[in-house]
Amino acid sequence: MLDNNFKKEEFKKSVRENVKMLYRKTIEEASQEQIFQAVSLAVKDVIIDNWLLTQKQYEKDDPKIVYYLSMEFLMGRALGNNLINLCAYNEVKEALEELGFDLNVIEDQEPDPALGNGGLGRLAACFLDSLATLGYCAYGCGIRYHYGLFKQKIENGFQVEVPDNWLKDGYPFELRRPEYAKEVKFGGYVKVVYDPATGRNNFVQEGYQSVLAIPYDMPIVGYNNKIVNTLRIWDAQAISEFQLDLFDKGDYRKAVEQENLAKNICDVLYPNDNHYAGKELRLKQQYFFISASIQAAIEKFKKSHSDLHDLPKKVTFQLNDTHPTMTVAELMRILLDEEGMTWEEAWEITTHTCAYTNHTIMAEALEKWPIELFSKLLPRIYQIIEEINRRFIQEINNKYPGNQEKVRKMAIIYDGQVKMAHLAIAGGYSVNGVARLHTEILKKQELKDFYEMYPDKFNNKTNGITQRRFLLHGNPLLADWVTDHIGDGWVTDLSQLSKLKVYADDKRAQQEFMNIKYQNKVRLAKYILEHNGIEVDPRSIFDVQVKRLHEYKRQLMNILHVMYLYNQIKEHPEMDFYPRTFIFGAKAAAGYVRAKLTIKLINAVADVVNNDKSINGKLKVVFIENYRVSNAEMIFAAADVSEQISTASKEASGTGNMKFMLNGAVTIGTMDGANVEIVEEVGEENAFIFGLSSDEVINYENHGGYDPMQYFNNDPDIRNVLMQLINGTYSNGDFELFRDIYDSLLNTKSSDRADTYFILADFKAYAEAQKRVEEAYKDEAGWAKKALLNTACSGKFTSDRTIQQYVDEIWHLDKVTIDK
Ligand code: CRA
Repeated sequence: MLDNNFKKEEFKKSVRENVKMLYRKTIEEASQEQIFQAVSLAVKDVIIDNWLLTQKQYEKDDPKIVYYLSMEFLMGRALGNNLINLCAYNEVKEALEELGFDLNVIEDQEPDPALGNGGLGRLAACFLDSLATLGYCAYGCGIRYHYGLFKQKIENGFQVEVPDNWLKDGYPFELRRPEYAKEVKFGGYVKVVYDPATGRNNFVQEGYQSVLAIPYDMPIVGYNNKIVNTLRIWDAQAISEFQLDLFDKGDYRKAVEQENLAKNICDVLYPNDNHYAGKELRLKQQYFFISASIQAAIEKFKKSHSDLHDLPKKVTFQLNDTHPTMTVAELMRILLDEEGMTWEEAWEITTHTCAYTNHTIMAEALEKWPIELFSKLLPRIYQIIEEINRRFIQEINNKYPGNQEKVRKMAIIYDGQVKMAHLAIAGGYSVNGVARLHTEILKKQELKDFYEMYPDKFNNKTNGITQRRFLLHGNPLLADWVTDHIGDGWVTDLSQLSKLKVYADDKRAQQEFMNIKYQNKVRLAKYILEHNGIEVDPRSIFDVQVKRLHEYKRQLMNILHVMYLYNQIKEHPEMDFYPRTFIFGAKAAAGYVRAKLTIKLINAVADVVNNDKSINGKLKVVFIENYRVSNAEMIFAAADVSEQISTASKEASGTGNMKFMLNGAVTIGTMDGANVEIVEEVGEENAFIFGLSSDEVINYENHGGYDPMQYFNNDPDIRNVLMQLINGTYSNGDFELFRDIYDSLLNTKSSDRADTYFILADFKAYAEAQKRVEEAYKDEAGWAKKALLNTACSGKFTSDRTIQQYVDEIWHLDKVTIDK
């Protein structure tokens, strides 16, 4: 019996009480949503006891703290996950059954807190889970967006964005903490005041507008260890509500302005993945949550420590990409202006407290703020960055005397722009990439000059995922099977999955493994029938690509290949063809026109293929609407084939690839991101690798690209498929609908380079790899072995391993256990 605070009868009583108190209803009268709220409150009650215990322990032990600063936390639903980590899932399931409810249905009432776009935000969520489970003192710091990532509806094949009002019924797992509110200042000007007492100039921001940052805390429950950490997300509130005296002084205009400023800061998450939009409101969001978080962290530090020079021994600020890079300047501001330190002292502390993770080499994702915008909104912060830049350029000049080229490439402020990545590298003690290949590309290409200057700052931390959510919760059948075979140690030590390798050739194990996969496919088929009205055969190969829609991820190559297969089947009806279901799920950023058109193309192909009786259901195409964390868990569990087909060098790591692998899907992919390490773990014979290497791609790019026309001219299969984009085959005779996609592949005029992502160059290699997939799948035992080995070899990709590496090599945190 696992150690938890759940007593079934007490729990049932508490649910009844909660329904009564919240809704003045009996259990029988309550709706499922109301039961969800009541159950969540009962669970929260247990969590809060542990939350208090954890806080006490931290006060006693005074461990080093990591603040994981991130614009995004893609948490997904909390109820099921909390029950899993409290080891109370089965008890609560039974308790609810006795009350006449199905826990799965109750879980489905919870809105997915979608405060993130994709991989970067979900990584942050997995990291928080691992930090709590491993017993490290960590705070997530972010923004309480009132609207998370939009919900996706598909209408007539097109994506339509619907606002995600996740707070509308109240979110039971958050706790408002107004007593810890912080003031954040925008605009105005900086006044220099000479202080004769110290002989120093003091810098005072005046004429500014203020916003009050109110923290909301969410519990992060560690697995079976009583530790509960905190995700603190900040909401904005007008300060005038607190300081009514402003009105008395007649400063009505300022009060109204502050009111307006506060109103929209936390309205909505920007829906771009891997893309920088340069909006003023986004800059406001960044400074808002950073200023509040850093102020709170310093205040907390000072409560139990007397000397701020010790900050680096007790605190690390980890910057999740450049979005929180304001941290460097804000910390400097506090140390200089509020603590009265010298520049040298403040810089010494800052550069030993901040650390930066780079998540992409995509040029369009690099944050570069125009200095007019920046200096107007954040005058003091801008001033500090100017001084950081002045000294940094001096350092470059000392190291490379007379080398203007170096200054041009590395300066923090250049060409009228503030370059956030340069600030993050200069202002921190660690720079890490998120997969081995990605880190190598940073060192050799993107950040070459910085690597040359600070080789010791650079390190790799290959991403990981939490098995608690993506196997234990998402795939209970497989989780039980694994536990039956090797015990349950894998839940907190995923490397133990390697013990499954001895079953790779065991007929019975293979059959059980594939039978579980089949049942998960049946579960997904049911979901697809309910949501898409499409009937799919769970015996067909489930070939899945779910991730954000982006050209570099090449969903287009996948659907072009489906078009190619369809042509083959039509031309050779007698051909031996193993039935296949191609499943897509992807949100496109609201303003990303070509990505949205690709969604339309996928749905258009689905319409034609799924309704063609002549192919006897050999091919099905499904676009799953509103792909998100909750349906992802079910989709990974049901996949046979994992599509990881990005243009080599472009996907920094990928994390979906790891979730598929853990669930026994076999990868078809390029040697990109973490795929490289996946193949290293599972063996090339248990994956289907194809296409250009990252070196080849980079080499083409450095020499002006390549010529896709040659493929069009020389390969009739490719030509056929491309012509179908503009001859109405998938658009009821409309030649223009998909012309932009056609042009993007062939016409240099429509984009700076035709086929920027090498789709035609890799197409045939991809088709050939897909052929190998089909052949391999026909061999039942052979496939079962591959699938089983993927699970067995996925141990490396737990976020527990990633976090332990961050702890050992960057953060140096102390492990905490709750005294019994
Ligand atoms: N879009 C990368 O593209 C990576 C995640 C998490 C991304 C993924 O390959 O797995 O980060 N980059 O490290 C990003 O957001 C701003 O850059 C992503 O999610």
